[in-house]
Amino acid sequence: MHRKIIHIDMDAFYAQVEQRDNPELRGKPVAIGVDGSRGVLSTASYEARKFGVHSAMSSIVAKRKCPELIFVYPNMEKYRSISIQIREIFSQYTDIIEPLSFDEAYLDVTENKKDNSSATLLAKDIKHEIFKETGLTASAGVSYNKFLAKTASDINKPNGIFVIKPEEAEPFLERLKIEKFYGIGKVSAQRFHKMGVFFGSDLRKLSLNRLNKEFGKAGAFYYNIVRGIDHRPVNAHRERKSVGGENTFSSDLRTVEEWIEKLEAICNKVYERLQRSQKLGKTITLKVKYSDFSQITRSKTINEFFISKELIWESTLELIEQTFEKGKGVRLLGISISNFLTEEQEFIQLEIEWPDE
Ligand code: TTP
Ligand code: MG
Repeated sequence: MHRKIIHIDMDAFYAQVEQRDNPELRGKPVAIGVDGSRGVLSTASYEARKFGVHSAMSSIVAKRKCPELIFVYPNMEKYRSISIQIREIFSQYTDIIEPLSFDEAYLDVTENKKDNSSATLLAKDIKHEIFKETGLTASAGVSYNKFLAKTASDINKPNGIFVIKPEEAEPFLERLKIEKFYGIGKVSAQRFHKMGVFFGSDLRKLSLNRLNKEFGKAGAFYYNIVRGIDHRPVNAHRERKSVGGENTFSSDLRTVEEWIEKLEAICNKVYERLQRSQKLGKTITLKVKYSDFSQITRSKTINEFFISKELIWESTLELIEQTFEKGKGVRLLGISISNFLTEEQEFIQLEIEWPDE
């Protein structure tokens, strides 16, 4: 039996919220972000998108493309509370909900609280309910797995719905432009274009072997998605937020040499745990508890991932340098890695490989 998965994604989320709350912004090109030389847009209203303005574009480029663009400063608290509102609506349908961000989630409605066997009707219902409760539109994708539901929700945006039935998946994917596949970003799309691959039907002709040679681990991902294969369950459970290790000492540490000795052992342990969990984290945190039981933490975020002992140790040394104070007794030291790639991000970024040891 096929599963029934719905992907819901709010339209131009932050921008739509601001247009809802300020009638003067309605029907106009609106950007969420700071109008400055270093500003980057969070998102843009659909009116602005007609000019080629989009998320992650620099404010300068956006203004060049659309001189009458109106900038609005983001109000994260407001978006967060709307996010809670829509999650409450989802939970009236199923408990198997996997939020991907403030404005989107997967829902497994194979079995659901409305006892309705039509996922399409349920998706329409959810859209109505969201609009009734929040005055905001969302788009929905309906299919039998997460990849197809997510790809589908983009097809009729904004305020759209698109359904891919099991027997429709393969013909749909064959006709789909390569850059429309969820998980194929700009860079990979360009590589595909250079190989003469423009549509799903072109991708479909490439063997797993060829894809592996060309794209490494991502090859299998491409091989599967063009066949509509994605067995991942909708994961309603919170993931672990950090992996770490700490040590409490029987006598207080006083010298930097002692810190280094203890932290080296802790870092080795953290690395082992991290490798076992296969988590990709960008942030490292040093925790220090002093003999008077006061505690501080110092963090550092890097642009890559902590996938080697050397990276962890390098950053730990920096944190030690920033933190160590002569003469202060220390009873506990700890290191943790956090800011992980989500399962979802890992699904579409399989290029990252752990070094063998
Ligand atoms: P998205 O769902 O990617 O975009 P969107 O809702 O604005 O537009 P769409 O209709 O295409 O779904 O992201 C949701 C919100 O997350 C978005 O409103 C702003 C924020 N965001 C950023 O802050 N930076 C980004 O680069 C992206 C993509 C989104
Ligand atoms: Mg959205």
